[in-house]
Amino acid sequence: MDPMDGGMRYNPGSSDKDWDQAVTFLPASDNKKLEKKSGSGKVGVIVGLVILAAVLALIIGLLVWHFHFRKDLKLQKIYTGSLRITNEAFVDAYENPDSPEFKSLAKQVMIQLNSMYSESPLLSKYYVGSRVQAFSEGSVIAYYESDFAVPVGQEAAVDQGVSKLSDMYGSNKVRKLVEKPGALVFDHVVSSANLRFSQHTRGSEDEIIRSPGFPDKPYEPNSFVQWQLRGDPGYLLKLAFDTFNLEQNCSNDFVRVYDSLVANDKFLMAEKCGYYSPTDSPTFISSRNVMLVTLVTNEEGNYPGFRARITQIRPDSTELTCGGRLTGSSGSFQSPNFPNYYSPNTTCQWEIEVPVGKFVKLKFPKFLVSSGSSSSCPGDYVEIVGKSKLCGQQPANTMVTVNSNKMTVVFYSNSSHVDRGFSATFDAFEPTDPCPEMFQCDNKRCVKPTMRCDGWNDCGDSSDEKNCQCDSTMIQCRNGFCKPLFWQCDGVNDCGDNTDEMNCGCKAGEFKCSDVQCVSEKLKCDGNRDCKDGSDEEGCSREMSCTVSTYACSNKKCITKQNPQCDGQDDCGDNSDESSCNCGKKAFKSSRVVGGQDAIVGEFPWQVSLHVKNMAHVCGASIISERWLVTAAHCVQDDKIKFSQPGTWEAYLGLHTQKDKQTATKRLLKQIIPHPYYNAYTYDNDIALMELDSPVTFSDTIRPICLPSATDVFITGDVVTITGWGATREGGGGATVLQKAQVRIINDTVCNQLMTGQITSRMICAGVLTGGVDACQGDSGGPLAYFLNDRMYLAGVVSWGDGCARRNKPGIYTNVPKFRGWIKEKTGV
Ligand code: 4AZ
Repeated sequence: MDPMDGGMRYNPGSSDKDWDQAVTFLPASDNKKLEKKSGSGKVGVIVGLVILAAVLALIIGLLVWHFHFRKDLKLQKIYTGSLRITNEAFVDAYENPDSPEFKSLAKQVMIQLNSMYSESPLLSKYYVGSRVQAFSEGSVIAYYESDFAVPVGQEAAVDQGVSKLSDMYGSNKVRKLVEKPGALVFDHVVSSANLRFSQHTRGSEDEIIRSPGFPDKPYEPNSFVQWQLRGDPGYLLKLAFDTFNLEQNCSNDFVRVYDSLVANDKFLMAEKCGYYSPTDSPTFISSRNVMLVTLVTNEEGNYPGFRARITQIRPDSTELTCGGRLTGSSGSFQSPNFPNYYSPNTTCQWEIEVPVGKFVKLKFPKFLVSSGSSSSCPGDYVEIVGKSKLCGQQPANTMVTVNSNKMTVVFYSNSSHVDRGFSATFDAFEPTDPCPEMFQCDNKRCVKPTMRCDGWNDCGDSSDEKNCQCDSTMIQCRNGFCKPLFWQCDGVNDCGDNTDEMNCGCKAGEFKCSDVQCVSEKLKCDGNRDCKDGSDEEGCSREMSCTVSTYACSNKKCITKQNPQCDGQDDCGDNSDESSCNCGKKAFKSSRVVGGQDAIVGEFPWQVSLHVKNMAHVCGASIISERWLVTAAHCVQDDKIKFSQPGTWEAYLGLHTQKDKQTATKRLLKQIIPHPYYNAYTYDNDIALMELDSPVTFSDTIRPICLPSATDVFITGDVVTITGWGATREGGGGATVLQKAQVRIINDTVCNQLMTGQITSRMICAGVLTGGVDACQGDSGGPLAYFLNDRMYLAGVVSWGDGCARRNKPGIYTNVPKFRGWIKEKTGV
């Protein structure tokens, strides 16, 4: 049977086979001979000797089995745990494992642990020892690892034994185990099981590893399993996953692959989570004959897991060969193991030579080279010697040319963090014609001539859209761009300098929507949203004559003062601008997001964490009333998970750290209302409302944020605050503690240029253009808040961006004032 076949179950190493051999080692006596020679004294001596030899062999066999093979049938199980010492106070020296204080307390804890395990006959049989790893405050919490050598088949019993002991020492059961004066008193023993397998792949035999339970059941919660993999000397190990299906969020469950036998970050090749289709499942190759694979899972959301095949390969195998001399007018090459992960510690050098008199052009259809966080490529890189160094993810078909018929390309990978590598093609070109029959962009790319002046930025640097003579189907922008005529007066600044949105007056009898669209005057205030942005229905219930740029009071007065609400002055005369002001204030006087810092408890009491039920944080949201939340429409779009269904979600209110969700206020949802014009391609109108299944009572940690009025404006440079539990770096894990950061409002025209024309009037840009501070994955749906008249208002909803915290790439937020009428209509708030 193919060992990858789903029917085969885990077989710990080759020790079963060894056991069979040990049994056959016991010799059988020769019955025929015994029958023939019976009765003779000589025969009696021989028979006696044979029996003696057989008994001796039996004893030796049993001893060999007991001392050699039997121990191979044991697994090393490591339980990590913590316990609280209630009769000790924390001192700073406990932070230093080399201090005498640390060592003395650790020794006492180990005595307690030995004593605790000796209470169970089963555990004491397999217990090997414990190590204290750290102490923390409260009174003193000790963190430790306990090792057990567990015979195969006994794992579940030992797991049960350990969890029973933890229960015995549960939260309210204070114990003192060693009855000596001054002995530690402790409670709150918490343990979780770790499992370690060791496997040695020999010769051409493959080995299979799989997450515990695979394929019959999901992997266990709260587990830590590691596989130490070894090959024969001189070989490398190839780890090929054929199934990989873990929880999406790597901060919950993940697999790590190390180019080492120990979990040292210097040799971490990759951390993986989520789902990979079988055709795209990752394959890793070590740089030596060892590898370590670890699986870490948290308490929630357990998925099928993984299965992988380990094979030995020679360092000179074809999939790893790279570099060399390439000649001719064109050719191609790629990183070792492409399109799968290259190995750490690899260097390859290609010498390209095209016919004399021609120059070399190198193109990378795919480029993914692990770079670390800096653009100077401190990690892995591809160097075009004398010209440039590339790393990270490069756009498809990135091009480099040299003014010579020779080019040297070096690929280097360091000891950690590998990626899928690159494919490259080279071509010779005439020095006078670098893009034969193509348009050459300023960045040296060549694009089809039909792409020139078509309104789209095909070069990536907009050079194909510059200095265009526009034909009759195009708008001539003042800045030289041409844009399709049907983009004129659509409320979006497509030109970048707003030329396409100028002179967009409406005909007599038409109403001009605030996004410049014209609709029949008769449609104004008819109860239907005829303008895309709903501005034909705004201010209707109050005063017909108020414009979209004046504030409508309840007494039908229109106020031209900007942002008059809740400023402590009765601007309307009926105080209506000062009503509904129980919002936007925190309870206490005091003062992830990338580049942020931990928020203070209760500092942003409107911040909500949206979890997919029984799973993890997915998006943020803001409280606007006892019943309603505002979030992003893209958070509630169906995917593999039915995000659009209220039943999918649970909302945590008053939450500060994700670890405390048990103590936060949880609400299920009654309904979700995504904006009807949300566009999943452009993220236009990215806003949704969520109604809670029951109202919340406001408290110090749960309060609403103020909603801006439709006429509120944000001024370029204004400081705004973003908050969330999203990733603290691009591609990184989510934050545990709520993060806050300050960014500034960015001018729409500048932003539209930076974001290659993708900004609509329903979006606001905010960020720090030098990079480093931004919202990121997981912050979506959360608030962009601004401070006005001593309160915080919801200016925007975290929506999208080009990566996170990149230079010249602001974060994009849904422009909440544009949706003020819609929010009122749907929620009454
Ligand atoms: C996201 O994926 C996301 N840098 C949110 C905000 C930004 C980028 C990505 C802005 O949820």
